[in-house]
Amino acid sequence: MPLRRARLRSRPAAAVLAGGLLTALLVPGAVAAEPAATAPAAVEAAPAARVAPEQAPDIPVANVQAHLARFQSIAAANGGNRAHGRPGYRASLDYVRQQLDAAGFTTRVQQFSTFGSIGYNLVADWPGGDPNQVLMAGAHLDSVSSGPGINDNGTGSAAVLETALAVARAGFQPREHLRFTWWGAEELGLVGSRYYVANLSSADRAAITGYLNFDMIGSPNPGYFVYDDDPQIEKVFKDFYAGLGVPTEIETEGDGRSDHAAFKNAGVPVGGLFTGASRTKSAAQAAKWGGTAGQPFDRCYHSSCDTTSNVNSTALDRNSDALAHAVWTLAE
Ligand code: DTR
Ligand code: CA
Ligand code: ZN
Ligand code: ZN
Repeated sequence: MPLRRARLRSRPAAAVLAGGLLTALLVPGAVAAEPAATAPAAVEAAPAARVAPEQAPDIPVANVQAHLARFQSIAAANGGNRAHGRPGYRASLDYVRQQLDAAGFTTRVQQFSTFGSIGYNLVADWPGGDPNQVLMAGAHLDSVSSGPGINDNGTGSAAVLETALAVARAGFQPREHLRFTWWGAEELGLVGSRYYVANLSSADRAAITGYLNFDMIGSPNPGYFVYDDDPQIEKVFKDFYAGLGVPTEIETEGDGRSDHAAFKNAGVPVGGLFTGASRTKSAAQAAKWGGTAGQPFDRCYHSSCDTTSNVNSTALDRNSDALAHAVWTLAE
């Protein structure tokens, strides 16, 4: 379901053969030359109907939690945090990149400088898809300096990573090109994502059909908030949660407060999910979502107690599955 009106494509058809996903590009008209006279006339291969898995796979929350445990260990081995300019950030990026390289992604690290230190964005492209229609999903990978930043934003980083790995496991080959990103220095003012957008060529910027942002998606006293920036993206997430029978609310705490802001300001359709930060859960919200009224959604927001114990596994699981659903749905 492309986010914008589908352009007329003259792309070669891709075929999915039974017994798995074996993608062979059949280029109409490109038939091996046959010797004249004796051989039957060459028959142009009819483009096979392109098939992609209809449903996103379930994202195993245990896998997402394993990434969180690695982020926790990395922070413990590097001064207790994963902040911009500190060794724990680069170690976190190296971990994510290693997973993606092993799974067949094309990865690159984009450097920038801010607050006197070098910062890094990680950009991972899944080979295939229309380079002129790029669906992006991202999360900031940095923590604040006061702690390991597991909910904020290990949860978003881990869920985006595990969804990317699920794409590789499935051999998913959607119409659109898939790009997954992890941003540096979000906590210092959305620096990495702003740098990325500012340095896009106009063609590369125009190719982005949507950017999905995941920043705090496992809060311990969770709410289920959906960004309301782009109606089509919003509907994909709301329909997913309706299917679970989980009510959602529009995210109102963060307009401009996370990495989707730079994309939105550049005219890219954006969306995302959020489980809440320092605001207090109301009685009405507790009645529909469970948890504790009168307490913050995340009492460890930007604190040293934002550890692997500061994550609600149900919220993390649901949001990871919602992320995958949105990627599978919007990329087609
Ligand atoms: N800026 C995020 C936390 C945050 C606060 N409100 C929202 C709304 C939507 C996404 C994220 C947030 C941070 O501290 O990283
Ligand atoms: Ca799941
Ligand atoms: Zn955050
Ligand atoms: Zn934060």
